[in-house]
Amino acid sequence: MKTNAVNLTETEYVLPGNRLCPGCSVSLAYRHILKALEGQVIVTVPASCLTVLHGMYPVTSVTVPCVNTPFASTGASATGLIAGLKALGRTDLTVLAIAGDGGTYDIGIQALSGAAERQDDFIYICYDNEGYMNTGNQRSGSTPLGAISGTTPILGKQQNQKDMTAIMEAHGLPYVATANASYPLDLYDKVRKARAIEGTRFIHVFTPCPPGWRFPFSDTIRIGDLAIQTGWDILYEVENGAFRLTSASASVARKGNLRPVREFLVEQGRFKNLTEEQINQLQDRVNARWQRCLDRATDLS
Ligand SMILES: Cc1ncc(C[n+]2csc(CCOP(=O)(O)OP(=O)(O)O)c2C)c(N)n1
Ligand code: SF4
Repeated sequence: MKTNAVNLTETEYVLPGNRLCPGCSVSLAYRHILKALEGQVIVTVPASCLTVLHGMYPVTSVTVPCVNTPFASTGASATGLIAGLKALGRTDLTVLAIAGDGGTYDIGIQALSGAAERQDDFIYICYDNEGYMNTGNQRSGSTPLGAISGTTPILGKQQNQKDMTAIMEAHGLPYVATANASYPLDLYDKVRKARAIEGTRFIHVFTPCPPGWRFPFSDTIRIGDLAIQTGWDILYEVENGAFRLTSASASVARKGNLRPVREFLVEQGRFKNLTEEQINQLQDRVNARWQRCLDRATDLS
């Protein structure tokens, strides 16, 4: 059964009050991730906005144990935690490694790839705010073409994003999925599903960042949804090789009403210097990726 607002567990593992920005979608996503794991988890996190959410000792805003790991080591840290739990005979806890796009696409990719190649038994979640936001928005491997960032200040980034979810799928994982903070129940159901599977499971979560993307704090959910409606972000899962569009992306596909990507771009100050040529390039890229997903989707129910 799909989770809805009525049957979602009321237990909270992210407590009220943390130090993330107002309107930050990372809080919302993390809240649902921990609910799905019912507190039966050890988390490992590299430096990021999420470490700010966790807080500085002796105060914390979460009720689960967390290792703060060096930036490049999240996958290796997960491997160590798995070995430790095995030595203790503990089968009740899930190891969750969770990092931003900087910590995943760039700095942590080798440790993650090694752990995934070994099929180590953990869930890896990349929350993607398309930049190194904790240190003031430097460009990452996930920053889009043309986006202004601290290190691409005027013309914007001159390269396209890499497709990290496709890279992880190429490792032959039993479960790979995408999610979006504006659709937290879809995220919740995917984490529940991943929890029950053995091996390395990878989930990419699209997390809009108001100060980094330069949109009002009150618009986070709408911006995340616009990403789905325009195909900028696509909700899907791949379970043992079987591809399925989910939630709002499945309904966009059923209705055949993908909106122009321009509608997503014009809402954000980071794209204010985009040229018409770049907008067309971004639209072509979105169209091609959307078509690849439609071609793979056998069931749109
Ligand atoms: C080896 C190393 N280099 C740089 C830093 C500084 N640093 C801390 S957080 C951060 C940004 C992390 O970006 P990302 O992984 O995308 O997560 P976000 O901040 O967006 O949540 C950086 C560069 C560090 N802690 N360690
Ligand atoms: S910088 Fe962005 S991702 Fe980081 S806490 Fe603020 S809104 Fe969230």
